[in-house]
Amino acid sequence: MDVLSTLNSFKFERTLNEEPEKKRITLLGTFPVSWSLTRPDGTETRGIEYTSKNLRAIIRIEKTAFAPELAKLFFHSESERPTIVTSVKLIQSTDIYSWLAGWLSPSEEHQRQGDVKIDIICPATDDHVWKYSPQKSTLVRETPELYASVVRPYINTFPPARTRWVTKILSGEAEQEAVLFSSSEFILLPDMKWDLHTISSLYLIAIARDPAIHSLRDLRLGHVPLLKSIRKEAYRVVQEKWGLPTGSLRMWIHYQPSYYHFHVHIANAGYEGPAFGMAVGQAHLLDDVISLLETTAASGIDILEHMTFTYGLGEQHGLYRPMIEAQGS
Ligand code: M7G
Repeated sequence: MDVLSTLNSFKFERTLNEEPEKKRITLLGTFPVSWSLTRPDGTETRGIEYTSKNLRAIIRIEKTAFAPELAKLFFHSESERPTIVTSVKLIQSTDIYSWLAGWLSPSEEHQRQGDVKIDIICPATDDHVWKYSPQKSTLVRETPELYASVVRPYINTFPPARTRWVTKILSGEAEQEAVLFSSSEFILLPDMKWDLHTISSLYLIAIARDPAIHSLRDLRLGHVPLLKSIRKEAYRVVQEKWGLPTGSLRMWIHYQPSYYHFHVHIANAGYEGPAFGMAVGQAHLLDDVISLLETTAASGIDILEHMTFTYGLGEQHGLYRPMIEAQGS
């Protein structure tokens, strides 16, 4: 029997494990007793027959990495060679950002989420180029003094165009059909990292309406009702829409974030993909932040204003040089 026919005789029983971050799925099922595979040299491998029943089998399927030599062939306008991506569907588009589902073969009907997710930034700034370039990361310790002398001035010079996508969402110009909850305080919608289909990698974003909250550093006791409302509404929405129970979400805040308009990351707690930016130092659990603000309230200290934050900075980050120099002085 050829290998494909053998595989087609697999009887699926259930999914043992879903690992969207590894692009891998593990299936449990059975092969008929006559199970065998033909090796490249023509010899046959056979399942050991313990019983006359079907043979229990585990199959792990993992998407392979893209071969670097294919990089030029994903899309092209001149060559006659077939492209790797054969069809695409726009998921969403806001300002300079667009994200699409792409199919590598004409099998659209099998897979609502596509074979690949394609993110486009156009026109991309220098900041985008460094953000997506591999680079060495160095830990820096941001004291309240360094925040005042280095980080705050950096945030103040941030071009408003960088957060135009946020303004467009908040003003109702973009992604309105995707909005899951909206109040006078914040808006909740799918994050562009999500394919909108895979529940185990569900990813939402809550964006505060108040542009004065630039980051975690600006949070005060008075913001606790906002933070608690984000937590509550996120749970309500995912329960109603996707049946996910309390405890199924991880909510966190990045420091430093890429965009200095306050937002909370909300993802399926089971998903720990590296792309989600959960490095110790960068990600701060929303629950912990609420607790910190409440616990220190009695002392009258605005704790986040007074803390020293330690985080990694890539050497191409706009804060890298000024922070390293300021720390050395
Ligand atoms: P961040 O912590 O500032 O930076 O998070 P990060 O990108 O390094 O995590 C910003 C979040 O906003 C990220 O999770 C992005 O995927 C998400 N995001 C960025 N843009 C440009 C958009 C957009 O246009 N629409 C939506 N829905 N999400 C976006």
